[in-house]
Amino acid sequence: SAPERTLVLVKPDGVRRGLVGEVLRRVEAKGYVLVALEMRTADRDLLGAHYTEHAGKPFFEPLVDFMASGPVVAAVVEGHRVIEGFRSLAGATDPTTAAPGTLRGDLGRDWGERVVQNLVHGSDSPESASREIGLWFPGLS
Ligand code: YYY
Ligand code: MG
Repeated sequence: SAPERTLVLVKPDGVRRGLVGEVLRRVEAKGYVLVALEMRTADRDLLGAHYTEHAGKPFFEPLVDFMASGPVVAAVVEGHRVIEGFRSLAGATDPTTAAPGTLRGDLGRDWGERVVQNLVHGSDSPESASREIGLWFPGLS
């Protein structure tokens, strides 16, 4: 079967802290392939669409504010079962309890902010991956 693709974001905290290389290093060390890569500051329309499943939740507005607070690195990453595989590399949403060995567990910090600043995003299903890749990389075939 064709290799799967996922959308990975290094969030503004990861870019500010100089962890872009570390995130991409772990992705490539695992054997996944970068097929698109871009740094940009996302606008609120894109972020609202990206996080549409969370619209109306108490953390939605702080999340969009945080994600718009600086540049992110967006990547399309390819590999067998990469959606599940990158979620495993990333670790649990909460950096305090994310397992050591994961990006969020090793590198994430809990600042006690209104929104969890956890370094990375990874799509959570094939449907999310296809939708998110279309939003961030509309020209990608
Ligand atoms: O997919 P993942 O990033 O692990 O978590 P989601 O439940 O999709 O939430 C998206 C994003 O929102 C999360 O990475 C941090 C933030 N967030 C939060 O600040 N507080 C929560 N209770 C849940 C999520
Ligand atoms: Mg999610």
